[in-house]
Amino acid sequence: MTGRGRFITLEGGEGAGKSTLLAGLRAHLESRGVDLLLAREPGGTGLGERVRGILLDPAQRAMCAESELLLMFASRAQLVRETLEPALAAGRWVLCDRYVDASYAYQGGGRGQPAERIAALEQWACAGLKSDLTLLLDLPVADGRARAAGRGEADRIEAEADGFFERVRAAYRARAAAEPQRFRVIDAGQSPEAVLRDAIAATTHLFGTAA
Ligand code: Z5A
Repeated sequence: MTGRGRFITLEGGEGAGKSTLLAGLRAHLESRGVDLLLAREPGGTGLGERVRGILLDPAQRAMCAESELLLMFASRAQLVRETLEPALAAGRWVLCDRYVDASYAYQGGGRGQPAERIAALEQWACAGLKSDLTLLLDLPVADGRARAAGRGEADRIEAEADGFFERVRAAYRARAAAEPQRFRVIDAGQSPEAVLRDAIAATTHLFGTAA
């Protein structure tokens, strides 16, 4: 495969199955000859991983919504420039566990930060980089939280109440409805095999298209 790579992002609430899907999708894409780079947000670079540590630290209870939003975008700005853009320009595909849609869902829907503010940060920090395909793993909040339970101490964001995650889910679904050509919504309540099958089907159009 030649030309610019493809950028696929995975989104969803806590416990929706992104990590599980990532492993299966990686195996599938590599079996088709894709030179694949895995990334995650927040994090994915040396700087970003340190920012992630701060963002998820349960001791950072005093973090205000504005700081949280800016830190998410600080991590993202670094990832775009240091990792994502060079890889895509070199023809590699990128599979990223969360990207900018998560900020609209969590900091916008969850924390109530205005969408216009997030859009302004996106324009600045992401330098025009949008995903070619975003797979939204959609699952009722209670089901995701039940899956994630028992993993030890909740991080700072996982410790939020159910209402927060209901707003996150609603914001994700609204974004998917507004951009149906970029999003594929996958029923994450299915078996892992069925989720992977749907995800693979959603990627087929990325092969052979001119980027
Ligand atoms: N965040 C933000 O606020 N703003 C932003 O801009 C960004 C992120 C980028 C870190 O994300 C936090 O940062 C996250 C959003 C916020 N906070 N929260 N909540 P993360 O992606 O690193 O963490 P996470 O969302 O909490 O991921 P997770 O809980 O690890 O979920 P997952 O990766 O989607 O799930 P999983 O580990 O694949 O599966 C969970 C369990 O369910 C596991 O036992 C699996 O074996 C099981 N599983 C998976 N799939 C299935 C199916 N299909 N059926 C049954 N069981 C399943």
